[in-house]
Amino acid sequence: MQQVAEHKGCGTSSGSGKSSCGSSAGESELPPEIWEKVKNHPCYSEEAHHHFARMHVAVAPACNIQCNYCNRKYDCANESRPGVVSERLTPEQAAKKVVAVASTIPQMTVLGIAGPGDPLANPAKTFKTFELISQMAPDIKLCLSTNGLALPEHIDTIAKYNVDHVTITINMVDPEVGAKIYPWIFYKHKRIEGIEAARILSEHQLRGLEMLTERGILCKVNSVMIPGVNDQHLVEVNKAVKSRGAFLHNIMPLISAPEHGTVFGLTGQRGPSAQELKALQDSCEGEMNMMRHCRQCRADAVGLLGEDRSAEFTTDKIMDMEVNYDLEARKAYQAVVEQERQAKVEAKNEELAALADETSDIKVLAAVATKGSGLINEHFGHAKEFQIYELSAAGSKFVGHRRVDLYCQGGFGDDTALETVIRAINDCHAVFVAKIGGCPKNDLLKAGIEPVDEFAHEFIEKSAISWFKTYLEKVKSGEIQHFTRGDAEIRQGALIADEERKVCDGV
Ligand code: CLF
Ligand code: SF4
Repeated sequence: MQQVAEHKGCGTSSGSGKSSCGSSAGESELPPEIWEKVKNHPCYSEEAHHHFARMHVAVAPACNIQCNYCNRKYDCANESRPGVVSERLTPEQAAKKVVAVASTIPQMTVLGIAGPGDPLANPAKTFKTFELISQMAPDIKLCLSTNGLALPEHIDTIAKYNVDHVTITINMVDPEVGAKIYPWIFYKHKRIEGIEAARILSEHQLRGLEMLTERGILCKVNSVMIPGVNDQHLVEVNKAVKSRGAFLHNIMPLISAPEHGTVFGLTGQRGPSAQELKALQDSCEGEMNMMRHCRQCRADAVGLLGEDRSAEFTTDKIMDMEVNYDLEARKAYQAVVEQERQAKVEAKNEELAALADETSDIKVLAAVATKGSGLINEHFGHAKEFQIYELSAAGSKFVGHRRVDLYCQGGFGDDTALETVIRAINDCHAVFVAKIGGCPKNDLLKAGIEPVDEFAHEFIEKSAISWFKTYLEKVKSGEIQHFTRGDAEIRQGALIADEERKVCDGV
């Protein structure tokens, strides 16, 4: 197992009251200045994450606190998967990488610094990187993710470099809860432990959030859900960050396994189930919407949120690349994406109109195999994750995603993988795919999950609403009986780039 650098992370706030960007708010539901900031940001807009990509550069190795879910020898557990090797970059290497990726992936619109330590514990490297990128690729949005300890002292610099999006990881507002998550912080040249450490950290996080929102910088708050430690308490955290202007709240499941070597991993602290996570997200959803599409990505992730193309852009490869940064070509590509997005919204609204008189209170979950663009365009056997939509008389709503093992092993299906897929989507009534073979189809049906391939390569939400309409009609006619399904498992960790990494990380 190779060892890596330290941390990573992300968060934000705005102060504009209701903010649906983490769910599905569109242009008509947000103030124009907010829409401009979120429309191409895959983390701040659920809708954008089907079309636009982000990348991280790992320029910030040091951290100023210790979290019980993090092992400094590996990538950060907040935003990246523990146990996966990262390359540390200099600001100059990072800038070259950003330009190389942006030239290859025109839908890459956001550059985030999220570790592998804390960006603000490495301010010189972090801000030098932002400075270089804003000169070389001025159309790319800059994003920062921090634990918040050093945030108040860097607000002016964040504003100076036009960092529009800041994420703060806030897991508690009660220092007694915090002492169970953070054994120590390093502050004013001293190591401080216990409740006092958590008190200082919380005070800095909340003050930093207020200072950012006062400046109009969009803020997201990330929280790690740790059952039995802060799960109930996160409702209080939600209220505290909402009242301070946070734009979006992202409650993520704890990543914890003994092989990661973290305190929580070694003490057997479990993460939440899929339904525990959804129930907490639902209970917090109100004036401030919840982010449900986070992939807890690595500190060097590249690509759409549901993929990782970082292996294409290692330092060796990018240093050899001939890079031609064509701003006009990027704009043209993004204009086409915008047209596709509009077509998708129109199709959804059309289908939604057919549910206008529907009064049923039935809600079901459906899993979708997709490669992006808001389409059902992935084969069942090739899916590395399924997106989860909740269907009701109100329409379709994205509520999460589930990582799975690949079923198709090049010519044959892996039965063990199929079992993990079924456990991962066990709370769903249907799974929408572009194509599926006879064997998995039968096993899904036996498990009570309907495989649906009649909407191959069509828009996800329009198709899901159409299927749901038929489902309700069948229930009303007595052809089928509606029932509630069970819970599902969350598979730990973020997507990884290739098989080689699977071996390296040893998990
Ligand atoms: Fe990166 Fe974070 Fe910016 Fe996004 S990630 S710094 S806001 S550009 Fe996004 Fe990754 Fe989730 Fe973070 S999916 S872990 S929320
Ligand atoms: Fe690890 Fe926590 Fe530091 Fe992130 S903030 S690098 S999770 S110790």
